[in-house]
Amino acid sequence: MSAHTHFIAAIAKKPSEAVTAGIRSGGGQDPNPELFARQHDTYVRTLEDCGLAVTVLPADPQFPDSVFVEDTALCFKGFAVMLRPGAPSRAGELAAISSAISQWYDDVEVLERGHVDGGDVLWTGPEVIVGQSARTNLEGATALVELLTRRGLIARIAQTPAGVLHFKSDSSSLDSETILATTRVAQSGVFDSYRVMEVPPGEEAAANAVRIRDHVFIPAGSPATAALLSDAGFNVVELDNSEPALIDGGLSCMSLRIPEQD
Ligand code: CIR
Repeated sequence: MSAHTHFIAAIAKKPSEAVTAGIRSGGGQDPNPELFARQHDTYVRTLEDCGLAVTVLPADPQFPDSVFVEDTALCFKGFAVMLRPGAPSRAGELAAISSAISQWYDDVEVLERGHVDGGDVLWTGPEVIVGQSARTNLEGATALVELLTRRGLIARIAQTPAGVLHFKSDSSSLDSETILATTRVAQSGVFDSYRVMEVPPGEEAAANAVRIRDHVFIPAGSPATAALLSDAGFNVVELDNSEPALIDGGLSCMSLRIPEQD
């Protein structure tokens, strides 16, 4: 199994009561904090059931979006990268994550300029794709590609579709050759060197899936995607994600997954 799916641990952070103030694009209803916390507990337990050691950081009501730890850092084999998220209200989330990352990594790089949200960074196994978006600007994407190239990885910049929060809102790596994606991102040609499984229309949110060892987590309520993945031989785990989704959070956003280190 490739390092990019063979995770040994994860970092997560409890949601606080302040999730009701989380950033959202549509201006829709607030999440229910109690239900959010229950869905988060199930998510963490499911990661543990897959064999991962999960560090769960305490909630921090100062930062309503801090439950979405994925946007703050990247975890590779041998090194991690602290990012510079694009939303000004999220910059203060890094301190807590940085100290959790240092429990796992001696070698931590820091993105030097621009802005990159981890949600825009897709590690497919053979390469890392950095989506330019409303959060990830060209300066940050360029700095990240330079950093990753210096570290021996293959990396390139792509476009997150207009109106989509993050590149990984619309795509996930299922294995080193296979991508799960929405039609709108697949049609851009960005995944032409991969086998692409397109999520059926109406189930776009399921394109933000997470492959964890032998399992693929998808949001509950995506029956056609569940069938597509099961038929292809993947072990599907459906998780209720109604409350994170109200503030644009998918399943990948709520953990920083740490691959096997050697
Ligand atoms: C935000 O807008 O930053 C949060 N409300 C949602 C972040 C979701 N993160 C992700 O897709 N990686």
